[in-house]
Amino acid sequence: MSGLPRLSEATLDRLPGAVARPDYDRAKTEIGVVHFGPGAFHRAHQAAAFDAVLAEDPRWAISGVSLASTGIADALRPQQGLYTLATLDRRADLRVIGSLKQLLIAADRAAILDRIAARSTRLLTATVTEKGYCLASDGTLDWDHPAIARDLTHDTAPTSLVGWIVAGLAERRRRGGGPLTVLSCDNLAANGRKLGAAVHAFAMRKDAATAQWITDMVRFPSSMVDSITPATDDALRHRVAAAIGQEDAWPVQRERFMQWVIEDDFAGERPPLEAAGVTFANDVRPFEAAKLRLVNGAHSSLAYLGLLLGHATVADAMADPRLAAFVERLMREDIAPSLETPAGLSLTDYITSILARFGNPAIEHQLSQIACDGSQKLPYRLLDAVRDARAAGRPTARLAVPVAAWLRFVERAGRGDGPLIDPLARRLLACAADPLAILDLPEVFGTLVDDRVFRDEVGSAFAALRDAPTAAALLTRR
Ligand code: CS2
Repeated sequence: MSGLPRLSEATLDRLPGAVARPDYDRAKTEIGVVHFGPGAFHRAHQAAAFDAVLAEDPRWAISGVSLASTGIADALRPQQGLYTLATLDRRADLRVIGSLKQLLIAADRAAILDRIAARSTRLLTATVTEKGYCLASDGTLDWDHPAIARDLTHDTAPTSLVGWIVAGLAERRRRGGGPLTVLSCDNLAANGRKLGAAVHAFAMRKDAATAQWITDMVRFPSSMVDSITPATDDALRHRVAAAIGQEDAWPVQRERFMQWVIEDDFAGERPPLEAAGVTFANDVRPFEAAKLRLVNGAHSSLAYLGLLLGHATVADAMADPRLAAFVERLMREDIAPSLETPAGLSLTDYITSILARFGNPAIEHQLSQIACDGSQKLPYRLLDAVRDARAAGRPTARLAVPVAAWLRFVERAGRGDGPLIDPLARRLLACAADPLAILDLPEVFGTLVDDRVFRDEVGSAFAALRDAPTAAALLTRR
């Protein structure tokens, strides 16, 4: 890629005609959104939506704040925040996104607080993954979490998302910055409600006057986000460089499908996101549950079972008829009955479309990427459906299979066969010699720790998953 000019404001007019670029004057845009976690998912999803909004209203550009690392700021600052989004199916469409106007890192403490406090900021959004919320298994703030315990007792730069939000809101209150909407865009059920409760509880312990101000001035709508976004790899970097004739240090890729349903509960002005196909709903819970349990539940099932059977990507796993049939039955027969039908949606058609998305050969989505952070993901993706099924007296034996596959995954990691990327890795690996002991962890299994029936089902699936023939027999069982 050497020798190519770096993508930047100055090179935008040299992009080939087929590459879309901001159709608004970037110089005239103003920051209206502060976003925590400008990783690939945010840049492929929400930032692309705001790029469409900016064509209508220039006041919704984004300031992206990276809390954990400086990599994205280092890559995108020389590009003035510009980057390429590749949308992949039979065709690849490339579009340079201009909505990310500023990149901040944790060390820019004063600038971050300034941004949150500014009256021109009307929305604070976050994609920090499940673990970034520091919640206990009942969904409330985990006071024992080291980042939370630290942020409670230190008044210097916070480390947790909740700590940053409370510090920023305290500053906003001091400066009279006015109402603000805080919008979680992560894969957690009731994400807004949980974040709101966590922020409020933290503020109560830190500064009761700010807690009251938050109650009066800040709303925390829940939202459902969906678009399959494989991590950026060198293949994408090369492909983009070849197509745009410029070097982009951090392009992103996603499938064409994109959905964002936001609870219509804003403090003050609401961004005109309808321009980007976003839906505002009075109640997003049915959308969230359907997405988390069907898209993400099936994804995690494909990840742990697929890796066990030697597959590398979601499309590979879906090309294995045993897995494709198993996951389809799981979705239609075991998960769908736990769901309320979201307004305007047929669950049958929704499942059919999800299966087609998983089979998209243009998307190389590594199962190992999805397999990360299982302890944080499985509760929302599979275990909530298990709990509902048990309460309603429906069978759960098939739902136990991907859970057992996760235990096999931990066991294999314990033998040195692949890494275990998970905030609970130490505790999980301590069980690797007897992975069924993982079922005793309330932080993952909650009330299911005491459910003998489900534990036995996981135990027998775990035994069947010990080798390929018995695993195949288990997957094809009706
Ligand atoms: C995936 C999600 O990595 C994962 O765990 O299941 O990132 C998934 O691709 C998105 O939620 C789809 O919207």
